[in-house]
Amino acid sequence: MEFDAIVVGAGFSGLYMLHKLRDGVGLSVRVLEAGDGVGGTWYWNRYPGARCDSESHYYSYSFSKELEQEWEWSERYPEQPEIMRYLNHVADRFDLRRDIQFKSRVTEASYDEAANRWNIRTDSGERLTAKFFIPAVGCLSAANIPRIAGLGSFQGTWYHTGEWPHEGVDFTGKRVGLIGTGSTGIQATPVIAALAAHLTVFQRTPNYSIPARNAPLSPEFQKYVKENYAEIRRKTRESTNGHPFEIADRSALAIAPEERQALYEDAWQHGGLRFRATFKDIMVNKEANDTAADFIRSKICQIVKDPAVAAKLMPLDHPFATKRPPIDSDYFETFNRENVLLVDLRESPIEAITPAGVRTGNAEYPLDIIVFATGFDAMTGPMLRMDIRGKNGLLLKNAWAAGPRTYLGLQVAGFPNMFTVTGPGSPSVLCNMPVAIEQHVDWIADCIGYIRERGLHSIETTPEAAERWVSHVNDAANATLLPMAGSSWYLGANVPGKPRVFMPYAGGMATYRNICEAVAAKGYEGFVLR
Ligand code: N01
Repeated sequence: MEFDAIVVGAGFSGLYMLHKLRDGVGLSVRVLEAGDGVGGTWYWNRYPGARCDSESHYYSYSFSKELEQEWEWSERYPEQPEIMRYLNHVADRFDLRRDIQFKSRVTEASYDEAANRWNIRTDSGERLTAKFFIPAVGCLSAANIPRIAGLGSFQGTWYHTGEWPHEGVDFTGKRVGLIGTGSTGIQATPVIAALAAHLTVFQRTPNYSIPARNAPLSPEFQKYVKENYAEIRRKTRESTNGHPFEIADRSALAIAPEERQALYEDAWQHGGLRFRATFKDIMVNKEANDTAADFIRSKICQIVKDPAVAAKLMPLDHPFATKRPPIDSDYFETFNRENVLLVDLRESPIEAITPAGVRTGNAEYPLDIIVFATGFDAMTGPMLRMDIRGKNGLLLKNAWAAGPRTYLGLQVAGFPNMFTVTGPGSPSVLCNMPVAIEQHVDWIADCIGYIRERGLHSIETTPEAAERWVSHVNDAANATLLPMAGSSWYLGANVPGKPRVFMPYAGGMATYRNICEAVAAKGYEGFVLR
């Protein structure tokens, strides 16, 4: 089957890409989606407590004023089922389903230079071709299941949070072990603890977390949002991280300690990711960051009653927010429950999974269920799990052997007419995702429209432009404290053998947007159009 464009994935980015290319540019488009429904990341991540950490009114599409006005969000942070309802509504409202092929996982994609076509193959052996190939596969969709000896011998059941069974998991009366204390583990812990007979949390790295302060949205707030959407969207577009609040223009080091404490307290009570925006230097000055880290550690001490448990929960090895900062609902409070045990893997690492549970260096923990909240082979994993070949059979895996190399996180040299949505080298995961996605999709659709209007054949970034961009991405990261978290997935450090390269662009979404616009205005500078 032949199409103008093939898009991989029916999440936030794939759905909007389809709408733009089909209904905007007028292309024939096919979306190939591995799941049997829309939703992407949210389709797979159905674990207990799954909820977004950006607020609902701006974790949403801005491209349709009608959609904005007709959709009603119920809570400050949308829960996974509500996001799924929203994305299903979008798929129906814009009549997207007829061009989405579900249960179709792309296994291969190769560029035929003579024909200027991408040949795509799915897991059912089906073959499709298209001029444009757009993997919109998400940044966090390839589950990272650690290779722990003995997993196959476990007599209970185990799950990865990113591949959660659709029918759910019954924790009633069960002894559950949860491995991992990133955003996912921190969200799942209180919910599982309330459902299970007993929960053992296996923690390798203690994490900072800020209370989310989730709550139902009042009718007044819902009305305010609808009346002020234009302004809210303007702010999100012009901000560093795609949020409609500003980073305060004051230094954490230039005010009296009592005043600083009061501002942190205020931000803690308000809750959410804007805690990080309390001072302008939290992400760039270690001393300023220390003030935030100390504040959060003092809160952990206050909340957790057992001082020995509180000590284990203290994040000490990385500055605050240099790993993606989680937000939570009663995470630290959960360690005051009688049915919850914290196991510090730094004291005694996991040695094996046994038929009965998890064995560390100094104890064995009998379990009925193991939950792996161990994250993802982020950003490059979803791309590299497909066999993608560009010109002359160049394998993407080889092109990225030393880490991902892209121009603007949009294109890879040697892979003409292939566009990545929120790929490595773009702000992506450092931004509220729908904001980053809409900018990418709009840019790609405009670019393809430009190519069509001029009857052009192909677009491909030059290796020089990609090299310059990679070096700029490194500089942008090094201007912040972000690289100081040595074990972060931003660096690929959570997957054994993965090259350590800081993958997202840390220069800020607003700056990035301006760069992309300037590139297009100069006739796609850094790209060769044929
Ligand atoms: O994954 P993570 P995640 N033995 O990689 C531990 C987004 N998200 O799924 O830090 C023992 O952050 C690992 O330990 P360490 C968000 O962008 C958003 O939680 O490597 N432990 C770590 O504690 C987020 O950042 C939302 O030492 C092992 C944990 O597993 C991203 O998804 C909600 C281990 C993995 O943490 C990923 O979050 C959820 C091993 N072998 C997620 N291997 C919201 O919107 C790994 N770990 C709210």
